Amino acid sequence: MIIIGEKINGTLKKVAQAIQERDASFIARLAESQTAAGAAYLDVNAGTPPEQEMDDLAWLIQVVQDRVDTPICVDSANPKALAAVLPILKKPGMINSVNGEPDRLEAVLPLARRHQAKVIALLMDEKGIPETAVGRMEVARKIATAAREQGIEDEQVYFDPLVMAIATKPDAGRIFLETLRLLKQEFPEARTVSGLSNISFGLPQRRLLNQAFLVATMTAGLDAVILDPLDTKLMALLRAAEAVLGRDEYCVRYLRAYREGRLAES
Ligand code: THG
Repeated sequence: MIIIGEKINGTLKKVAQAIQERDASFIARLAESQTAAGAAYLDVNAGTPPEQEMDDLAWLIQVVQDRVDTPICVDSANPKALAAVLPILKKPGMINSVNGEPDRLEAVLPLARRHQAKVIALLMDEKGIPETAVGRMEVARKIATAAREQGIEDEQVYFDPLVMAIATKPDAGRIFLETLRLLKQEFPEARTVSGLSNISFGLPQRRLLNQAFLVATMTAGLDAVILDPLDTKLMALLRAAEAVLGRDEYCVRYLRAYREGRLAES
């Protein structure tokens, strides 16, 4: 499983404060700890208004790159901010995200191509998030066609089927898994990605639901996940699920996590 660490996100109070105060060591520690816990990418989201976002994103990225070599997943819906910060990435990173809206595709895909960045594609467009798996596949086709026209290979594209809250849409998990199955069938070279926390919105014991959803998505072949790598219980579950699903050859990652004390109950 490709782990994208979600903790450097300005919608979190402590991170917002660190951004405001330009507290580099707080951000650098988050970069270091998430990397040590197994993050292959670090999601960086300034969470600030558009006029402030460019500066804040650039500062966050500099701070992260000064501390770790882990590639960055730039989390912004704003093509101008993306264009401003992609040139400062030391390693090819990930763009989070584009969607099926024509002007977004037009602005973001050339950036992905120019900077050899992977690109997360949300399966929604100007009409919103399609209710059905078939509707989401229509958006996927539109995005895949536009990406191929720009010379972007399918394997650079990470489709995010988008999961809704089961509290208000009881079918949300099932629709997500069905979309995943159809994506694998039609775009076998493309990758798939998801966050975990939307599914549990509005319900008690959210972490329990996120855990159940993680295992379900892994069973269906999800390639990458945006999560909190510092959540030791979640990460232990992920390593165990990889091992039992045959996604961890000779249980190498499971055994390494054990040796490093990362599977222990705390
Ligand atoms: N798909 C894509 N990108 C995404 C998401 C996704 N980026 C943002 C988000 N979802 C993933 N990132 C986070 C970052 C932090 C938290 C959740 C998701 C988080 N949330 C706390 C919680 O859920 O309890 C509440 C916030 C708080 O503690 O203040 O920590 O799905 N492509």
